[in-house]
Amino acid sequence: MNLKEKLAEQKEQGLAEIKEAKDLKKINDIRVSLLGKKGPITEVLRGMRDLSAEERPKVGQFANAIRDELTQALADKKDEIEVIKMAKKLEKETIDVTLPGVPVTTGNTHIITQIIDQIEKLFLGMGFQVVDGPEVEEDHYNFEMLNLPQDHPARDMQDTFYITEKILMRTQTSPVQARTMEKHDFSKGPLKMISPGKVYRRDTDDATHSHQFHQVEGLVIDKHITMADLKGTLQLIARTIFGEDREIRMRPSYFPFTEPSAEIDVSCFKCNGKGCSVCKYTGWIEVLGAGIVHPNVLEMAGVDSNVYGGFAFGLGPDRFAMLKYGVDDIREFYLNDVRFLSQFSQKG
Ligand code: 2U9
Repeated sequence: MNLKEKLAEQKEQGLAEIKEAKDLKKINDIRVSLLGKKGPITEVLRGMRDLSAEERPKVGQFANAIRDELTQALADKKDEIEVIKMAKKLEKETIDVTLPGVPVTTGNTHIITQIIDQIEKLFLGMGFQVVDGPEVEEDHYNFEMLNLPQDHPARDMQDTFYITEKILMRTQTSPVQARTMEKHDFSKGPLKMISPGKVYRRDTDDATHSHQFHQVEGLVIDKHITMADLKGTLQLIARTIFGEDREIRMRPSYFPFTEPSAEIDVSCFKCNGKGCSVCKYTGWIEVLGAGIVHPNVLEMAGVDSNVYGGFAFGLGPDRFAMLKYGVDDIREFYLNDVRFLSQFSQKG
């Protein structure tokens, strides 16, 4: 077989292999084996040394033409495979725009935060300030300034986590009010504030007790404040959280920081006051404590109790949430179980 015949045979074999190729790897393998340094075409071209000067250019031309033809065939096949590959990919990736989207999970605000947010919104709308304060507090602000001196029996009502003899975890958010009242410049106008936040008590946790829970306390100090101002404010809270139709009633009570003091019941939102298991068949549910600020508390903060008076109230957002949503164990709020917490999603 002369060189030309050898080349022609390589070409036919190469073209047949290219035709059968199914993927890009195979194409590359064929290219390397046919046209590479160790391939038959290169080998044939190397053998041209032994040809006569007359034959050499003819065989050379022939060999080049075959190399070009094979190169072109490889390129064509490569394009063909790529087109098929793309067509298959497109077929698989067809987008059905009518399919429902994938929902984005966004989580929701904690239910206690939702209750606090609602109360804050109500009071901000009435020109109150929302004030934060330290959770690790001085005995002075947590107790003394609130008319609870050392060894006062009412301190027993609030079992306390002490850090040192004079530093403690606040048992109420009242120290924030005491601090704010002490700093307030009454020549610039009345003090109207609420203080929401975490409080701590040395309780054994059970269904109705948690060593850490929440409070929102409110305080208004001005001239000519009466129980009527207090009652109107409390009624707004009750209606904001428990519904427009709610009524409230006040019963005499005792707190060291207020005199007179009252416990406030809201008409049962479940049975509308007729009597049911939620209100223990009384028609009323206890939700708030409040009163007229004790003169001692005003004086200790440097406020003249002959000129100024005020009202204060306290509520527990945890208790509000338990009542409103029928949660029978306060610990649910603090276990961070998303199955529980996501039930209070506002997304509806
Ligand atoms: C200052 C003066 C008076 C805050 C008040 C209550 C009544 C009250 C409890 C309700 C349920 C706390 O969440 S609870 O456990 N609170 O009943 N709190 S009056 O009185 C103040 C506060 C600050 C300077």
